[in-house]
Amino acid sequence: MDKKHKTLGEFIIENQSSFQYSSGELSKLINAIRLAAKVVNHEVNKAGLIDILGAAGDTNIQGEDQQKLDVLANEKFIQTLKNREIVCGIASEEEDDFISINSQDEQHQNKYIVLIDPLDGSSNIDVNVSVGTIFSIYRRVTPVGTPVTIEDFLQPGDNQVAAGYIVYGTSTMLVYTTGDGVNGFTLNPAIGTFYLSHPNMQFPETGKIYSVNEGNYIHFPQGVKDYIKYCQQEEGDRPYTSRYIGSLVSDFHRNMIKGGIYMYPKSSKASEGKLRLLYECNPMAFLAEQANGKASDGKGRIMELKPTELHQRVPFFCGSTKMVEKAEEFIANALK
Ligand code: AHM
Ligand code: MG
Repeated sequence: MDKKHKTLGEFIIENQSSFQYSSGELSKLINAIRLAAKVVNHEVNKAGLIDILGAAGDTNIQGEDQQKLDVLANEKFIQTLKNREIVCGIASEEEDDFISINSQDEQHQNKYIVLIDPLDGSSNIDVNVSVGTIFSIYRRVTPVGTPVTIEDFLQPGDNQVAAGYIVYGTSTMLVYTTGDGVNGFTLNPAIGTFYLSHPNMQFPETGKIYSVNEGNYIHFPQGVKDYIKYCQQEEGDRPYTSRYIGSLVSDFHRNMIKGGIYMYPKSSKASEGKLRLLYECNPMAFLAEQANGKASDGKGRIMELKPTELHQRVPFFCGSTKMVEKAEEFIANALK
């Protein structure tokens, strides 16, 4: 078959055999995420019709309550994964606690857990700017067949089996890794099929884009301020271009294609920054490293951090290797 026209479904089946001892469970799980992504994509695309279809809190024509899109996305992903009996536990940025999925059926004693940010970039939802879904998959560490515990979720990012995102942008794309590079699939909305459009995605080693909320500049640590000034200096290939969408998925996606760095540092207002280690930073870090990039908390690798709580926040610097290393260098120098 012509590689250009390979569908995500075909790609998943072809790659299943490359996992040693694969039972097909992971393939089924990625298929379930693919399905939920299409459902959420449909809802996201309707968001502009909110005045016609009814705003959150209203009752629609069928007498159903309208929901906020992020709540809806959360429900769709959880429902899909639950219905297909494909995971033993789910943790979501939208839920206070993790969800344990117990199956009586021995055939459905699954070994994978999923962590998900169902709709990231929430401030962009109502203004027709790209948002995304981020997911992260681990093998449970407690015995199969018993209820999952917090231990299963508090694993370092290095233990991830797969991770990815869906970007609901000018087109909808699903980008994921199972530890063997990063591949991107674009949805053809007319027929509801994802096609392999971006095989083997790679961050350029360096780039000319920096993405950070500069409104917080005054509150940033000195090292980060110094790095931002470095990005703005006239020298060599600098000044760099500033691009900040405020949707991590979209900023990451652009930087991976064009070369750049995304930063959400800690600040005097938020001592650990804003982004969540488990739902946002670890999956993006896995993707970045698989695409030849880097992800750091300013001092070291994100994926080596041992999580202590589900909703833990962490400073985040991610993108082209040389740019992340430069930011780390400025941060280290400011602490001397
Ligand atoms: P969210 O999970 O509430 O949507 O927050 C995460 C988002 C990221 O996608 C984005 O990069 C960042 O928050 C923007 O935050 P800020 O508005 O503080 O710059
Ligand atoms: Mg989020």
